Amino acid sequence: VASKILLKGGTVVNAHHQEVADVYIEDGIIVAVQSNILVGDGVKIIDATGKYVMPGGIDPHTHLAMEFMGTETIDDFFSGQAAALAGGTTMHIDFIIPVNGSLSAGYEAYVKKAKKSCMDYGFHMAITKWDETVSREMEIMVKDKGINSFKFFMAYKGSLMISDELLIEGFKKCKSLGALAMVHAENGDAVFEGQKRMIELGITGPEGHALSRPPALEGEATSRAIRLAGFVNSPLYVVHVMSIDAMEEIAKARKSGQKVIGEPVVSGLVLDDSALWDPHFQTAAKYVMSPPIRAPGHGKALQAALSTGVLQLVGTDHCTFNSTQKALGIDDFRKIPNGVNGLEERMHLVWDTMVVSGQISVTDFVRVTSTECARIFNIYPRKGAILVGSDADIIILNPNSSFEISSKTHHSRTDTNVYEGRKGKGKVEVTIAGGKVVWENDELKIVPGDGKYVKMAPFNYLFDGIEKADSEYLSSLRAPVIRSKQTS
Ligand code: DUC
Ligand code: ZN
Ligand code: ZN
Ligand code: ZN
Repeated sequence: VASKILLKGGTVVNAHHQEVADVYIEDGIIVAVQSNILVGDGVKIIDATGKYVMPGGIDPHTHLAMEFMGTETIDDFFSGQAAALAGGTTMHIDFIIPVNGSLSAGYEAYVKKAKKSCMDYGFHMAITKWDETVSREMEIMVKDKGINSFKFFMAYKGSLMISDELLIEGFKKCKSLGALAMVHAENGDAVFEGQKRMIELGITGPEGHALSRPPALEGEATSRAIRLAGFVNSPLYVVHVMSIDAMEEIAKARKSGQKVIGEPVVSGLVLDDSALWDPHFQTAAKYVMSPPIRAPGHGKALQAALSTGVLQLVGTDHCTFNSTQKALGIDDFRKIPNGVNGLEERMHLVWDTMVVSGQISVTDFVRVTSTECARIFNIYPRKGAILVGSDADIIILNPNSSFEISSKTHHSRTDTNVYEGRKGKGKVEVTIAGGKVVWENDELKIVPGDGKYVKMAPFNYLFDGIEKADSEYLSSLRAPVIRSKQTS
């Protein structure tokens, strides 16, 4: 494997700038970006003329080897990452699920799961209950373990969901640590009621999943999370924004100056819910994820929000189950494991849907698939940029070639693909991860253990000005009234 690589003559794209240049890589690091770089022997030269040379994708939202809904996702850190690399994504951030509420046990479990990694990865951590121990452990995660983001579930009543009181506690704790609070925003109590209602009505199939948790419940929880984060002046990251309802809450908050980040996922951008009404259970069940994929119209609106900056970066929520696992819910949609694929498809689908259609520029593509994620989670410019000194995580995309998606050729272990049969323009022809060519000529060359854990430090740009805002708030409080003990 060549440790010296020269990418010749491509259009090098960063989030704010593009120009024709060569890129020279040595030992996993970008050491030069300029025109006409001359090299000696022993350098692998790749001609990128007429193609885009861009930072590898960073997926802010994945679930690999996750135990969930009575089973475990079929993609682990190796197969999920193989899929990612074949599709031009060179880093992902996965959600650690605590073990019996213990953050450190969860962390240790995920360190083991991630040992077979063939590309770089980072961790967020889910908070599924709240007490003094959890609060103390959060500190350890931030200070020693390289985790700077925590996700709270407002849904999954009875298992992962936490109350508003604890949500506020969690937001405050995150803020005090310089960590970013994230939410899965759906009203879990209302979802629970909606599910019961569907079963009572005799709607037990996958369509019941969509009907039981409509956009209003996502909008309500998104609004609530935003207002509670505002109440304690904490930045907030809303994962998988799936509906107009949720998006509009984010738009409103951002307009008022609140630090809210909205993450659409590929499935929400490009799919609609019609397949959930397919008469074949499997055809419908493969689309079951939460929040649900919405009715036609929501996706287009989310695309527009991404193009205008109301939403900032695209994830996948890659969380795959095969047909046998999906069949756990054959008699009751509540038991269908929630999740869809996307790690391998994200870059191509965002390119085709957003860039080829003219909704965003090529530089914006880099921003929403890579750079913004790196900035938010504080790993820029090591990641998310083609700059001297950055990690050599790079893709070459040929805008004149095309892609076609199928479970027959994809690298995920799932036997289905929610994007089956989709074709589009633009193809990731080369992926370089950690300075090695891992995808070329439609072939993967990956080694378990090559992937590195990327520690993420607290206090990103979202925290700028927070202390000042807090002190202004305190000084704005009207003086308390001094009352005498008299009662009349
Ligand atoms: N939604 C999913 O579809 N899968 C994993 C967890 C989640 O919130
Ligand atoms: Zn320049
Ligand atoms: Zn979620
Ligand atoms: Zn998720």
